[in-house]
Amino acid sequence: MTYTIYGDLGSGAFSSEAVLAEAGAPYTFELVALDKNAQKAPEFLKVNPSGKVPALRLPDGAIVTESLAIVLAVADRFPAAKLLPDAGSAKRAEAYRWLAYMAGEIYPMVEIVDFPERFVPAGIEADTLRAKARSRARENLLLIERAIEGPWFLGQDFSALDIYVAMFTRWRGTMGRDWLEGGHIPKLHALGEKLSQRERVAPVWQRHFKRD
Ligand SMILES: N[C@@H](CCC(=O)N[C@@H](CS)C(=O)NCC(=O)O)C(=O)O
Repeated sequence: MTYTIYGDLGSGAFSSEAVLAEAGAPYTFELVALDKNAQKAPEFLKVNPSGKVPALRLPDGAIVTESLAIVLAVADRFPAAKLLPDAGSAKRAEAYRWLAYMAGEIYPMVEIVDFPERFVPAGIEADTLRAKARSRARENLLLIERAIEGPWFLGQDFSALDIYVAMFTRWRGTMGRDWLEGGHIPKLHALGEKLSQRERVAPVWQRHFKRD
C-alpha cells in the first residue's frame, strides 16, 4: 500500500511528496540524484523514459510521471484531504486553470534555463536563451502573484496549488536569488511561509529547502 516517489531534494519531487504528506499517505522517497545525472541512467529511464523527476509508483505498481499528473492523481485518491476544491465547482475550474498554467507555462522554462545547450549551441546563443527563458519564467510568476487571492492561492482554503506554486519560489538557481529576494512576489513569499509551517508539509519543506 506504499507509494514510491522518485526524485531529488529541492526538485519538483517536493510537490509529489508534499501532496502525499498532506494526504497522510504512506510513501518512500527514492533518491534520483540530479547532480549525478541519475535521471538519465538506464534504470531510471525504465521508470520515466523522459529522463526527468518526479515520478510516482502507485501501490499497484503503475507509474505516474509529470508533476501535475501526480498531484491530480493523489488528489483523486485522497478526496478527504481536500487537495482541490469540490469537483464541478467554479473554484475547481480555477484550480485547473492555474495548475495547467504553472505546469505548461512556467515549468518548461526550467529546462531551458538549466540546460539551454539542449536547445541551441553552447556559448553566446545558450547564454541569451537562458536569460530570455529566465525572464519569461519571472513574468509568468508575476502574473501568478497578481492572481493570488490570499492568504492561500485560491483564497481562504489551502489547496495543492499552494504546494505547486511554492516550488518555483525556492528555485534560486533557475529564477535568480536576487530577483526572488527583490520584493517582487510578496504574496507568494507569504504563502510559502505559511505553507512551510503547515503541520504535515513542514518536515517535507525542511528536507527539500532548508539546505539553501
Ligand atoms: N514536465 C515535467 C518536468 C520535470 C522536470 O523538468 N524536472 C527537473 C527537476 S525539477 C528534471 O528532472 N531535470 C533534469 C533534466 O531535465 O535532465 C514535470 O512536470 O514533471
